Amino acid sequence: MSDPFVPTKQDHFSFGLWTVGWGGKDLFGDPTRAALDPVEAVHQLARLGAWGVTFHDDDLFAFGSDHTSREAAIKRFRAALDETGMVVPMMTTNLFSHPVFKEGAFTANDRSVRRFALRKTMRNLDLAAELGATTFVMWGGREGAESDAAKDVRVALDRYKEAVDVLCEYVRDRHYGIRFALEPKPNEPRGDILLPSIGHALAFIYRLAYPDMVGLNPEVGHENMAGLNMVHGCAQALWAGKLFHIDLNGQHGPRFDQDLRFGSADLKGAFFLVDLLETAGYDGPRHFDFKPPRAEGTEGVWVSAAACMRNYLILREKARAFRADPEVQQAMVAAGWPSLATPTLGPGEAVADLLADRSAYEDFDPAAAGQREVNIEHLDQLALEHILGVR
Ligand SMILES: [Mn+2]
Repeated sequence: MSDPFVPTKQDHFSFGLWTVGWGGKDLFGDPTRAALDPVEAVHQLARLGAWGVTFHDDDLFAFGSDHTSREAAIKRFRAALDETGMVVPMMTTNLFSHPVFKEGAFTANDRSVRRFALRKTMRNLDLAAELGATTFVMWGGREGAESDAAKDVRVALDRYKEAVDVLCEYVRDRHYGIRFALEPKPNEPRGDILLPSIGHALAFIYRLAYPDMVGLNPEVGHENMAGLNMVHGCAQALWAGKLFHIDLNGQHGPRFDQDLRFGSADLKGAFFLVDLLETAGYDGPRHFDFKPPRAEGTEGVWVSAAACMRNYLILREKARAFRADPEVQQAMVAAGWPSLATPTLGPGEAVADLLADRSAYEDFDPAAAGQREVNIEHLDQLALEHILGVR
């Protein structure tokens, strides 16, 4: 029997160059692995069954590269894409590594830094359009502060909005087929980062000049770092039509950003996330933003990357089996799924009709309703048993 969990390009799995390319340098230690050539990354990821590769400008050519070396790096990279059939569905800008961005990029107190950040991003948007990317992620890793004395956050949000508006105008003027995806994160590297959660970012989008051009790129670990439920956050983003892209990985609750391989932490959360993406009509890339642990050597990097995709496919099969299980379907009915899907007011019912309905209030028995069974534990246990492989 052939292995059903081998990824194909139809699965739309993509990886950042910075994920498999991470050399293991952290806050306390030097790199443990040699630098990975982006061309090698493209070939290895294609061999494993990935469909796309994503990157920050600085992942491909060093910050401040002159025109010749930048063009040479792009040419080699393009050749690797052509040889493997890999695509670039998303690109993003590094506005966090260089010391110039130490106090922010689009929201730095220094106006010249903000102008430089816009120009760096515009240059990268030209490349994104050239390579056919349709999503441009904005992770504002340095947009924030360690102290509430650092800046007036309301004014910083004015500058953030200004930056996104200017970049949207740029994309419109050039007729690029690109949408922006904001990536929320509560902290790290800054003490507090602006737009810290899916909800904050959604609210921000509706104050923009071109809200239709801007959506979200939520990351599992970032929401979990904030103690939030990624499934609920993504469901709300989908509900708002704003789930433009997603960063899949693993995280053990609120602590430093772990970027574990997808499925290796909070297995139940991963199961319900895959179930959501597969049933809610999400048609964007399944993008992995993880870091192979620095204790691993070169081989371990590819084991870790392959496992991200394999775990997604296993969970996808388990989610399908869960939905197809007759006992699960019965349990969903018993738990009130169809009832929730029924509007609270009847067809054509007005507020006056609700007020006139004695059964809704005067004759309603809250004590009896308080004693009803909700039947959710049974349904949840069925999900767990599908995950555990005993159903
Ligand atoms: Mn992360």
